Formats: sequence, structure tokens, C-alpha cells
Amino acid sequence: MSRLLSRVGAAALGSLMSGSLLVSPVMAQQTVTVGAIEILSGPSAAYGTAIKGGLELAMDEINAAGGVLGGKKLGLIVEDSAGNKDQAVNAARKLVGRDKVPVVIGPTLSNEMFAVGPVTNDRKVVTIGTSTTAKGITEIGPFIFRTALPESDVVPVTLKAAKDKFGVKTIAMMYANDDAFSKSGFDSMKAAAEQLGLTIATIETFGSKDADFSAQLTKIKGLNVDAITISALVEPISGVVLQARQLGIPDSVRFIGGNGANSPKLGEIAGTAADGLLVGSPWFIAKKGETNEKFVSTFKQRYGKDPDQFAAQAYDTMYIVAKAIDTAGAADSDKIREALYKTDFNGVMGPFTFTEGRDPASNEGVVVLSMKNGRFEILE
Ligand code: 1QQ
Repeated sequence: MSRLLSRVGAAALGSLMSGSLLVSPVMAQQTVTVGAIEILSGPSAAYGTAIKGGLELAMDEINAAGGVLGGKKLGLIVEDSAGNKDQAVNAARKLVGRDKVPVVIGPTLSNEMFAVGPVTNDRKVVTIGTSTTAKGITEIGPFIFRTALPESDVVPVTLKAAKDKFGVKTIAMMYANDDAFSKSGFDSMKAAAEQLGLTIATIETFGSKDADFSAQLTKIKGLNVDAITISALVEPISGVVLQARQLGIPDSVRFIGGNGANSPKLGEIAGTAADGLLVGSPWFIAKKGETNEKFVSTFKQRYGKDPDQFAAQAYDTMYIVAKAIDTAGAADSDKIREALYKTDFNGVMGPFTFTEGRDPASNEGVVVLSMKNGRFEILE
């Protein structure tokens, strides 16, 4: 029976690709379902929850406007990785093997993508990171794309603003040494600091699950630095920032964060202890233009809270994926790849195209945000 079914499936697929009209159970399928692997539980759940919100909002809009491929609905299965790379790989195997999704969105973390990417790339399933910013993500293979700007494109803008606007000359650097994004973001920060001629007074590491950073912070306190760079995920950053102020590192010593800090969760946990923290961002809530204003208001209406950068990137990515499927169909990965390469999309992030290396082509929209009263404000 299953053999027969798969033969029917193959025949239908063949006729689909040759463009002939054969009515079969496969053809009758009215939904094209894509997969996503996101962090929906655990300490980093704020990222994946925002991403899921952005993906689902876009999906519903796309479906309300007629769906894809002449009236098929776009569907989405979101698997929770909990920030764990083994769980993320299992989710990928399920989405690819059982659900046979034509595209995987995510996973949330670079750390997860370095485990998932080789698996999906091997299976020739197009995989698109919306938040994976470490170096080397798209080098995993030809089926791996990302809409997230790499840290190496964003961090130099942030550090330059710290130097030019606040006279930052001497810095301490901190990073989590057990997470691929955190380490890679640190490398980008260090390269940018050297390029700008900043003095690096010390480099301190910690683990993403650590709760006590007093040894590192006490040392930093004695060095009289102008700023502290930190490359980590939002939970440990919040802990570091809170403890820094408790230990008497004054507010005048700004923190400078990377993509991990670019979440409202930071303000929720650290409150005003995070005030003054600088972060570069490809998107800002008050970004002018009808597309973004509509996105922000519908997101708020639906979820009862503001979207963040992660939601915005995911929202645009769903449109980009839908367009590619609409052009290429859902059966041929190479065609989906080709269609993605031709992406020319203007969404809430602004104009978007991919480079030959499947990264975002431009970092022109990057702005620097500063925390005030636990919320991000744009730095004028
Ligand atoms: C990465 C990141 C994280 C901060 C995403 C949530 O940028 O893992 O690459």
C-alpha cells in the first residue's frame, strides 16, 4: 500500500514538474507547509517566541491575500529546539523526513545552525536563518541562506558610534565561551576595536549558564575602562549587567552588546541597570514607512506587545520564502534556491537581496540603539 502510494506520489510529482494536469491525492493537497525550528522554551525563549510571532503574522497575511501557487495555503510547523542543538537536529530530521517540508526556517541560534545546517544541506533542503549572525553560517553549504545580518556587519557600526559619540577609548571585553554566536561576535568586536584603535584593557570569558560574574567584573572595575563590550545571549548579559551595577561599576561605563542584546527581554530582566547599553540593529520599531507602521500595529494588536528585531526579520523572511515557493513550486530545492537568489524584496527591514554567498547584501539600514529606562531608543 505504502509502496503504491509512493509510486502515485512520484507520478504526480513528475507530472507537476512537467506541468501536465493530473488529478491525484498529491495534487489535491491544498497547503504548502514549511518548517521552522525555534527556541520556544527555556532561557532564550524570548528570541524564538518573537520569531514565531513574526512568521505566523506574515503567513496569515499571505494566506488572506490568496496564498501561494494559485490559491494554495501556506502552512507552518514550528518545532521547539529549547536552544539545544541536539533537539534542533531532531526537529530538523522530523521536518525533513516526516513532514517533507520544502524549506526550513531557523534554527534560532548559530550554535544550533552549525549542527542543523550540515544535516539539511546534505538532504538538499533550503534552510534560512533569520537570526543566525555568526561567521561561517552560509558557508555550511549551498542550501543554507540567512536574512540576519552577520555580527561582522553590525558590530563595527556600534563600536564606531561608541567611539565617536561617547569618546570611548579603553574597553574591557566579555563573552560567553560556550556558544558559537557569542564567540564569533566577540571576534568581530575585537577586530572592530582594533580597527578603531581602541585599547583593550582585558578580555574576560564566562559560561552561558553562569550566574556569578563577580571575579571578572571586580577585575574590570579596577581597570577604569570607558565601556564594556559583551557578546552573549540575553539571559547571561542581563546577569552581567545587573551584577556590574551591584558591584559599583558606574552607569557612565556603558555596555556595548551584539545581536544577543537586541531583545526587549534585556530591559525586562535588567531594568535600568542596562541603561546606556548600545546595540546595532538592522531594524527599529519607529522606522518610518507604511510597511513597518502597519507591521508594528498589527503585531501589537495580535500579540498585545511590541514586535522586536527578531519578529521583524522573521516577518520579512516568511514573505521572501513565500515568494520563492510561488515562483519555484515546492518540489524542487534547486529551483527554490534559484528563486531565492532572485529575491528583490522591500519589507519592514527595507530593501533586501541576497549575495552570491547567500547572506544579506546590504547593512545600510543598521542603526544604533541605546537603552533608556529599560527600553531601546534610537541614537540620534
Ligand atoms: C546567533 C544570534 C543569537 C543572538 C540569536 C538569538 O545572533 O545565535 O547567531
